[in-house]
Amino acid sequence: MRLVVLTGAGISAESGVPTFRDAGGLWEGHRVEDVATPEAFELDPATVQRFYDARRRSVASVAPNPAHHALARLEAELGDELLVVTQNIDDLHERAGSRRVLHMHGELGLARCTACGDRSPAPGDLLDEPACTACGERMLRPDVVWFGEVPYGLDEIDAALAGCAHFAAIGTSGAVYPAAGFVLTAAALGARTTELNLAESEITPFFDETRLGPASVLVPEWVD
Ligand code: BV8
Repeated sequence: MRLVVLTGAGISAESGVPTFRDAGGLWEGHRVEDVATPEAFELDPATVQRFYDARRRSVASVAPNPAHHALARLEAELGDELLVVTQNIDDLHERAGSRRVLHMHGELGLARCTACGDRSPAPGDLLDEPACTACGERMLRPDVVWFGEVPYGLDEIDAALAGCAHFAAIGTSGAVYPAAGFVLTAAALGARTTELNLAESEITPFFDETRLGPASVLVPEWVD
């Protein structure tokens, strides 16, 4: 693996997808603790379902930006030598043409059945309690990783970091673990590390190089 790229909400910001922390820690007017934890879902499932249904609808109406397209071009060039790990739950990488994307925090477009565990495309607003296509139960939740839940793909990510020559992080505040620690793992194993961000982040000190600017400008420059 030559290159592992970690992306965060900042790569989708110029597509019009609000980031989590740039809006003062509010997502669509909600505190993260009120909507992105299993406890929140237990306590008030309707609010959580409405929050994700609204984000699913709004992401359908935005488009990938030049940063997403540049990473898709890079994949066409590097193939299996590139792994994109995203914290984002939107599908903008895929809509820009990337095929190898690991959604460590899950995907807005997927629903997970809390009865049988099936993960399938969300059949519309989950607030309407649609039936699971696998078992028929009406117990679907967003297939996203909430705070306190174990991210997807950690073994694959660790293996990729162990062998990569270069690790880059794009548009992430470095506030959420274990993603924020990937740069330290990569650096300890000898990788070169690069950060592309609009502003310095909590993990800027850990990178060999930090380039500041909007992703839609920085990423094409960096890729091409
Ligand atoms: C877990 C999905 C146990 C839902 C999200 C230490 C070690 C391990 C865990 C912890 C730890 N300390 C605390 C924890 C627990 C916790 C955590 O990290 N808490 C934080 C608040 C301290 N972590 C967890 O609970 C994780 N699970 O630890 O399980 C475990 C771990 C390992 C092995 C076994 C067991 C699960 C966390 C997942 C939470 N779910 N999202 C949803 O999306 O609704 S996290 C959420 O924050 C989003 O995914 C978001 O993407 C992510 C991180 O934020 P960023 O992507 O960085 O976005 P942010 O808004 O913060 O920043 C925007 C950035 O973009 C900024 O830097 C800005 O400058 C930049 N930017 C803006 N515009 C642009 C730009 N850059 C370029 N161009 C622009 N135009």
